[in-house]
Amino acid sequence: MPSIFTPEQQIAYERDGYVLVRSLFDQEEIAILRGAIETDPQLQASLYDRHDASGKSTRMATWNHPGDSVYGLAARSHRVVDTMESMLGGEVYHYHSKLTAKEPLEGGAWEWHQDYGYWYHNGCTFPYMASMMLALDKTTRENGCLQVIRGSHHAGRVDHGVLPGEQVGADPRRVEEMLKTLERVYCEMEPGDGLFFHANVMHRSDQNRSPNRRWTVLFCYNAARNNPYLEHHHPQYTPLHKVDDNAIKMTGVKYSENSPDYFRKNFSNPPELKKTMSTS
Ligand SMILES: O=C(O)CCC(=O)C(=O)O
Repeated sequence: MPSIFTPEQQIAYERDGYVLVRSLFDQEEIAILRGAIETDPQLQASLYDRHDASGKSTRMATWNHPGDSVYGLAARSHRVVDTMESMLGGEVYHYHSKLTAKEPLEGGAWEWHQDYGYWYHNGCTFPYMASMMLALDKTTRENGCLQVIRGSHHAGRVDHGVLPGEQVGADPRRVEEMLKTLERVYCEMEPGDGLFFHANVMHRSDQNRSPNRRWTVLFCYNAARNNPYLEHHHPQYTPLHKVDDNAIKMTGVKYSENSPDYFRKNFSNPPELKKTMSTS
């Protein structure tokens, strides 16, 4: 199947590094996904906290292989995978997925970073990698929607290291320069909207200072021809079996496989990412 991007969106992707697709998943599908994520006992038991500089946290769950859960089916759906294949110029595989859950008045901030700022250190030679953020709740400036720097992927990979507050993020000097000429865009989304973005797009998000929950899931992909030369906490090339776009509705609420290895909690950053980044 072809990419779901229109020709204009394809041009926008190359120019801006991201495309926001409205109603990528409909409300019935979002209700199924949300229902499964809220009640999946294994997922709930695997949640961990990612703290920001002021101690607020995003609740997260991360899984490497999509499997047959409804979240796996969403990540394997033609509308997502075929679009990724057109963005990345060939076959892709599932690199991992994650829930990033910002609870009302509690959810933490994310500092500016590029995903390839981390993934480069996993032995991925080329930035033939991208993600799709799917909104499970309405995301707004007040509850910490994703912010992107439009066109920042053209800068290539920027060095990443430990920032004040312990989060690993991009060299702040580079980000400052980018923001002098490029636009910061607040990607406000309705439940079901999907944001496709290149792994070198600089992005961040604010704390959730509102009484409204902000849950999103991110599906991340790597090109099959970019198989990491290092073994690390995300998979080497593993064939991805695509499913029809109606698979979520046909399946209904279906949890993750009952395997102790399904969710990941332990990520060991390579030494390069443990260095403190100078902020002067
Ligand atoms: O959920 C968010 O606000 C940011 C997540 C993110 O940037 C990431 O997982 O790389």
